[in-house]
Amino acid sequence: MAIPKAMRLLGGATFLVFLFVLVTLYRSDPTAIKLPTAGIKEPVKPGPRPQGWDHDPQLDQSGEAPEPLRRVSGNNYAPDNANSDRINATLLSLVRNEELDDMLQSMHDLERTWNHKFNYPWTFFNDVPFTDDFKQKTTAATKAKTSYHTIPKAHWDIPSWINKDLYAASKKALADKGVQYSEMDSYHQMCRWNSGVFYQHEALKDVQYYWRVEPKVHFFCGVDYDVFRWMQDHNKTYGFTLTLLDSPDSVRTLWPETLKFLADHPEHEAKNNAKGFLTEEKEKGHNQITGGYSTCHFWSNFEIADLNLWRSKAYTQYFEHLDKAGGFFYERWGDAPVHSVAVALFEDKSKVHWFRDIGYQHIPFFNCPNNGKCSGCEPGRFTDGDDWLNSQDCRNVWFKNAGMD
Ligand SMILES: Nc1nc2c(ncn2[C@@H]2O[C@H](COP(=O)(O)OP(=O)(O)OP(=O)(O)O)[C@@H](O)[C@H]2O)c(=O)[nH]1
Ligand SMILES: [Mg+2]
Repeated sequence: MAIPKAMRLLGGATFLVFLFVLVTLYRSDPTAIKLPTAGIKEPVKPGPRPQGWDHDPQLDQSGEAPEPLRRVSGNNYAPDNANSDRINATLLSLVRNEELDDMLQSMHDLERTWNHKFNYPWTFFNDVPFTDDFKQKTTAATKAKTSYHTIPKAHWDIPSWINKDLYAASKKALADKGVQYSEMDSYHQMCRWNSGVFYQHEALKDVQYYWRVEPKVHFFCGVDYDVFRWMQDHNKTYGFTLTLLDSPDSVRTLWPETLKFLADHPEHEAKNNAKGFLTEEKEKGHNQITGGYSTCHFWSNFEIADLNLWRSKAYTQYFEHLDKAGGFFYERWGDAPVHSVAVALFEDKSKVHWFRDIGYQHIPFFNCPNNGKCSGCEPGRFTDGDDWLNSQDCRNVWFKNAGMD
């Protein structure tokens, strides 16, 4: 049967288009296709470094934390060893069911670099029950024990003393000023829970140390010692990797409220505190907006800490004061500035430790040491985001006020 001329023309045209697409694909530069990576392929951008630094200290060769270091020997850290050398500590995650894949990513990294050796348990929290799928897949991602807990409503709900109208108006005002997440109730609730409620959960009542792990973070470096034991042996109560500035509008009255609290409770201020870390102006104008707080804080999505710090009289009273003042809702006080202000004021600064050897990324910032045990991150890279983000780094203020230990 003869094919009509129009059909033959159409067939020819289709073939030519197909040929064109094939040739274009073949000739295109494969690097032009941007694959999702941890953002670690490009060279370090110098960026505006913190004042007083000629280079990032993570460019310098460094090693493990100082001895004593507790290591794996025989089965002393085996997952089912009832008399193991593990201390009373847990990996801790607040996470949503929808973040399962991102949580697995964080778990794989931390298990690969550290926990497959030490087998500390994972404790998961959620404001709604975890799904079976979440439980099964996260349990399969570790040899260590896992447990899953729903947060009681009384711990998560917006407290009764919060004025709903004022809260609604404040959310709108903060959003107009561009304060990120300020309109999300769940974000305010999460910040309050992480600040002063999580350790009141029944599941943590006998636990002393925790390592906070968020979904979608990366760990880059092999760590061969028991980090929790190190905290205990070295009399440390708070460990961090990164410090940053915050949006001053999110914490306008945090410092004034803190000063009120200190006026009533001068006994809580540690003799050897790190107040300068909180008050030394880092970005022009911040301290004016906040009444004196630089907004510099430990970036608390990574936190290794002693729960007794939060259970102390000083912090219990401080959190209660802040909670009643309402700034978790009328502003957007984050758990990072709240924990940081408390640690820098109430704790002896020698008890705070910079974990320079734990390679870490929470988008868009890195802690990446130059120690030969790391892969996948570039020593000295602070961010893979826009250049201006380098100016949010305030590690130098901590080092200046408290040193690098
Ligand atoms: N279950 C539960 N977890 C939450 C909720 N909101 C936040 N989280 C968890 O709390 C942690 C912090 O929340 P994020 O949304 O990552 O906050 P963030 O780190 O300031 O913001 P990003 O920079 O976007 O990551 C993460 O571990 C989240 O999974 C919530 O409503 N329910
Ligand atoms: Mg996060």
